[in-house]
Parts: sequence; C-alpha cells; structure tokens
Amino acid sequence: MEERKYGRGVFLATVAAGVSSLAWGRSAWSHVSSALGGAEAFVPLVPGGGWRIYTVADHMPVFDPETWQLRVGGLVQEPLTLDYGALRALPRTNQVRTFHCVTGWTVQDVHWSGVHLTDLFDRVKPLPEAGAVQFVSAEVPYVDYLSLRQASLADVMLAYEMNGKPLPQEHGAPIRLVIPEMYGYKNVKWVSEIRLVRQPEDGYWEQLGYDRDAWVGRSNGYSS
Ligand SMILES: Nc1nc2c(c(=O)[nH]1)N[C@H]1C(S)=C(S)[C@@H](COP(=O)(O)O)O[C@H]1N2
Ligand SMILES: [Mo]
Repeated sequence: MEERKYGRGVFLATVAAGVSSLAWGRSAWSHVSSALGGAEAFVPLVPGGGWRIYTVADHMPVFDPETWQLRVGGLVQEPLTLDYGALRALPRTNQVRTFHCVTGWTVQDVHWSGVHLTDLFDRVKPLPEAGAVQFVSAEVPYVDYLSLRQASLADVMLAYEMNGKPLPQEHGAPIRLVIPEMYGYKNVKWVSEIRLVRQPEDGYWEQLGYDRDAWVGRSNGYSS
C-alpha cells in the first residue's frame, strides 16, 4: 500500500540509484526497469496512491504554523518574509496534473493549490541581473534551481494543498515547489527560502548526474 518508509534506507537507495545511473549511463535504467517488468508494475492501484516518499536527511522537517516563515530574497529590490497566514492570503491558484519521478513512477491527477511564483516575484521585484531562482529546503542539504524564465511559467506554483487538504508533512509541509513539466526532483519539498541569483547551479540530484533542465520526456530521465 502507500509507502511510508523514509530516512536512511531511502537515502541510501536513492543515492545508489543516482550513482549507478552516473556509472552505467542511461541504458542501465531501461535495463533495470524492463528486468523488473516495467516501472508501472511498482505503482499500487490505490486511489491517490503510488507516491514514494523521498527524503535525503534522517528526519523530516516539522511544520509549526506559529513560527514558520518563508524568506524571499537575494537579487531583489524588496526582500520579503511571509508567515503562514500571509502566504495563504496571497492569490490562490489550482491545477490537476500528473507527477513524474525520474525513476519511472507517476501519480495521475494530483490536485494542487497554492500560489504562483510570479505573484511573489511581482512583490519582491527581481533585479535585472537575477537570472535564476534557488529553492532551499528545510531538509538540509536538499536544494534546487530554476531559471527565472522556467520559474515564471504559468503552471509553476508553491503548493500548500494537495488533493484538497493541507500538504502533508511527508509531501513537504507546508509548501513544496510544483513544476509539472519537470521530473519530481525539481519539485523541492519543505521550501524554506527562495533566493534570486544570477544563474542556475546544480541541485541535489543534478550533482548526481541528472539534467538541470528536467523536462519530462526530454531530459536524461526514464522516457528519453
Ligand atoms: N526536500 C526534498 N525534496 C524532494 C526530494 C527529497 O528527497 N527531499 N525528493 C524529490 C524527488 S526525486 C521526488 S520524485 C519527489 C517525491 O515526492 P514525494 O516524496 O512527495 O512523493 O520529491 C522531490 N523533492
Ligand atoms: Mo524522483
């Protein structure tokens, strides 16, 4: 049923997967998944199921609505700190999308609600030299980047609700990045800070060999 395992076991398994894909190249992935009968065989037929909970640290960040803050800063004219109430007061946006992990599992029809990144950018006013956005997770050392252009796509959001309920802890409470056109590893959970920077750098999984531009089906993921 729904997998709840997390922590060191998953960390070691995911690091091994990243390292093996580096060492063997992408053909290793298709070989492994066909040997196991195809990635779809892993996905349990449970409504809303199919998620694997991924972490890189040995415990998940704990969300306290009283003390939580999101910092938006870096190369901006007006740095901003939002508490949870202020975040929820921003204009709300909704979408229903399929989620794709680069290792081959997908979850269809995920309902997300949250805020457009462009609404945050309008408030902080990026400086002309800002060309990228760094997303820092409270789960150290997970981090990732998008170009400012990618982050400004109409369907990119900071999601605070999933399937009609506040985002659960294991999915990144209180907010995660959602960029449906890219593989899961770009969808940073437990986002605690957003920094405008000059240019993209390698995030956690990119340092292990995955593409920075993680377009589903058009990067070094499972379907390319
Ligand atoms: N902080 C953090 N964010 C993360 C990850 C992680 O390990 N830590 N894993 C990424 C990967 S590879 C995927 S596929 C998705 C999985 O989302 P889920 O854990 O909500 O199923 O989260 C992404 N965001
Ligand atoms: Mo993933």
